Amino acid sequence: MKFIHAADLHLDSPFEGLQHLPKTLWQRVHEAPFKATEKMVTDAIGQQVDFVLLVGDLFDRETQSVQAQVFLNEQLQRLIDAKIAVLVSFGNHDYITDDQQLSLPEGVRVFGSDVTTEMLTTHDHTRVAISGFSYADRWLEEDVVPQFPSRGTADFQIGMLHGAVKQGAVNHYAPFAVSELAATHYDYWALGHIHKPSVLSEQPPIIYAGTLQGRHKLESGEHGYQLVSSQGQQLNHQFVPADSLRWSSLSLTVDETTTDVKLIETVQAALKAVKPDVFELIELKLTGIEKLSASMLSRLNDGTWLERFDQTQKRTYQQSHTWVYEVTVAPTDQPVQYAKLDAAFWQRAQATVFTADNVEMTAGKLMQYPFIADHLRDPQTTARLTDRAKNELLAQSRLEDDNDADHDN
Ligand SMILES: [Mn+2]
Repeated sequence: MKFIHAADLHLDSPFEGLQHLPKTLWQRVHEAPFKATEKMVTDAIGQQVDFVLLVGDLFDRETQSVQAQVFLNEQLQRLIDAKIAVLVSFGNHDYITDDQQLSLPEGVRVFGSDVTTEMLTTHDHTRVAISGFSYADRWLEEDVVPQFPSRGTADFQIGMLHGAVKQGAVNHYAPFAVSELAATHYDYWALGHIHKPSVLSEQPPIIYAGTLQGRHKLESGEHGYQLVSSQGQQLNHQFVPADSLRWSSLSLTVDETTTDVKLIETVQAALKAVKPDVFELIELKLTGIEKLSASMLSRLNDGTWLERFDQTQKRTYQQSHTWVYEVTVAPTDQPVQYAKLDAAFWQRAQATVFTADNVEMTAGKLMQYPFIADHLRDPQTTARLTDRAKNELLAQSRLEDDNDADHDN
């Protein structure tokens, strides 16, 4: 028996904030989730798997474009034509609504909002029971695991679950405990929802396939699916990349001698050395910024330098297979002298202003939208806000220093 476990295709992802990319590159980015899906299907046919499990968030939103629907139908039809069974559950992004019935090719088995079990017999006469459910809403706060049936008499029993490990008091996505899944004695738990591929347990395998295609810098590294095959009663799993572009970062140190042109040359040389096998979208991280001139620092902060660099990389990205989409200037760990700002005051302000509670209060009613709430509650969001404020303050105080110096002259 052989099968593919994939999840979080997120077809139709908007890729906001990347619209300034050259047109051909933007198209490549926008098409990446589609390409990854197509590759997974081609692999499934090539590998002659018995079935494919798609564990939620096939689409990025609960309403899909016609293009995305047609595409998914075509791909699933390729599987059906190749006599590969397809089992689909919908997640928190593409939950099933009453007024909108998505039509999938005949033969695709779709789980409803209650946990049910599908039986199938593979080409080598292995009997497999697969249990799962779909979200009926964007949030599912209850633990659904107790609804999964006890392990039956099939040769293998597999659970499909789009959810997150229970953490703290508030859990919106079918919260579960790993021990709870292990206690079901299922042979494999195919998880969806967390976009980073991760193995929560080897015995039994409890695995997040991760998103098929990383879509922003928090989804860096390789992305793909799990290819699982049986060896007796043992299930062996293997991660297979399916992504056509990857998010990564490049760290460089700058100093007082750094100029626009010099930095362009340094970055180009560093990119030449990268030689990626898959196209990389790169965040340039600069350290040592406290040594930069005020004007250089403000050109980095306001995007002027990157605009200039874009002119260079427009000519080279097709060969280098890289594109720098963002520059972040990492604030120094050393306390910086802000001429007009008391250091102790800044430290205190930083600790009291940039808290999760303040961010939440400022967002107010917007917090009812899960994608906003998830983003703002992410500790990395607060950390980025703080860094941004530090950089702006540093640039500001440098400019004021320069102005004062001009007056003194
Ligand atoms: Mn997802």
